[in-house]
Amino acid sequence: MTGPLPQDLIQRDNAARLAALEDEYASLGRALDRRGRSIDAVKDAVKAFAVAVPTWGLGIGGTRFAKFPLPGEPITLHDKLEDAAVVHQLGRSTPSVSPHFPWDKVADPAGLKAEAAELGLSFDAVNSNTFQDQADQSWSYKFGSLTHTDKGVRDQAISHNIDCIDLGVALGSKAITVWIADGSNFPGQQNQTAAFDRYLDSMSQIYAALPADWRMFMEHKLYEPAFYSTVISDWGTNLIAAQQLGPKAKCLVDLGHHAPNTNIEQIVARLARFGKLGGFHFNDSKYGDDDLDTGSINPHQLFLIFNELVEARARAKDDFDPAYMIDQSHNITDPIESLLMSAAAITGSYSRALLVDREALTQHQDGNDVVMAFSDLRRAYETDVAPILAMARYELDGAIDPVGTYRRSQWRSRKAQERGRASGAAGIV
Ligand code: LRH
Ligand code: MN
Repeated sequence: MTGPLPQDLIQRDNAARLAALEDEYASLGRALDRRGRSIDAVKDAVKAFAVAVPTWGLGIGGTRFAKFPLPGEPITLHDKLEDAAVVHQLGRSTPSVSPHFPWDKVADPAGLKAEAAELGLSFDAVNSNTFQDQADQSWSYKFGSLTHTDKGVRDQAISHNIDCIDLGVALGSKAITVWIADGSNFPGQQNQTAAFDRYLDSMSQIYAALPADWRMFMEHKLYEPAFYSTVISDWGTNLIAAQQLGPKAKCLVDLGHHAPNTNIEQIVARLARFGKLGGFHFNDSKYGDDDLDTGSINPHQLFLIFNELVEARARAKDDFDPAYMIDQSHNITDPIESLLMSAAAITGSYSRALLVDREALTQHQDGNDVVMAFSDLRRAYETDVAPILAMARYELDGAIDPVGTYRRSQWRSRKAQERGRASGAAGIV
């Protein structure tokens, strides 16, 4: 295993923790055996699981109020790839990076692909950006992009998305994620139906430019930056659009893009049932699109989402392969530590979902034995799967204690000597 950190540091740290891990793993294994669950089967599933990290999540994020730079945070895309490689070297579940254009635009995408491969990384879905005006842009996106009333603006946005696809092809990506901020702040400002029809027309032109083996993920969002109506505001609108556009068009579920207390696991079940679940942007939130660390506020919801994913995979006739990506804004923590914890929260939820006794659950559901059906889920949720996650990392030459080993590497303080200082300008990146 190569990576930016000295591998012997990880090995030394692991050596001091291995005996305890083996004891905890064996004891959990015996307990799961008694429940008819195979700990090794879950460990192998975790070892095969991968979630992508966002380039924009490797730097410090901010809000409209302020951003507080972290000495040693990545400045260039190359710094970000290096830090992403540290996350994967320690956690062993984030082998790919999701880029955002034009934030990550480079003159030599083939060179970037090779550089990433050197670091043990590949590129996941590319993200287009028609929610900000670039200096060299002819038309402003102030009143929208793919749904703008002016064809010139729509064409500009369509060609930007097609440029992103071309860049993605050069990077080895297999999908584009399209999130647009289009919407309105005043009742009457926008014709709701005409705006959606313009969206379908613009997206059909982007769809036509997709390579045969690509997918297009459309990301719905309830509000922000539009505060009265958003053109692609919810899963229903998104599903209709995906069904209208064709088999390559799928819906992407960003956990923070729903009203508080929305039953997101039910949305996941619906989209999966009709073959339109394209993937996820994992994060957590209490109020709005807070982009907090995955599983930090509502870990039970994350478990229930993976419970539906395991169910959907068992039910799926053809390939069920949602794209898993993290989309967070790290405003006050070291992004590497947050990404390591978030990856563990995600693989942890997946592990617990795999521990559900589905036979018993189906029997209790069919028999309307409410308490036992609820207990079948709760028992899995309350299982401490930390030994499974640590053993999976250990067997993949990762760290048994990733955040601890990261801190002992002094990576951030060393990078603070090498890297310049990031700007403190407010905003998400
Ligand atoms: C919009 C969003 C989208 C990205 C952006 C960085 O809120 O979730 O996925 O383009 O964040
Ligand atoms: Mn998102």
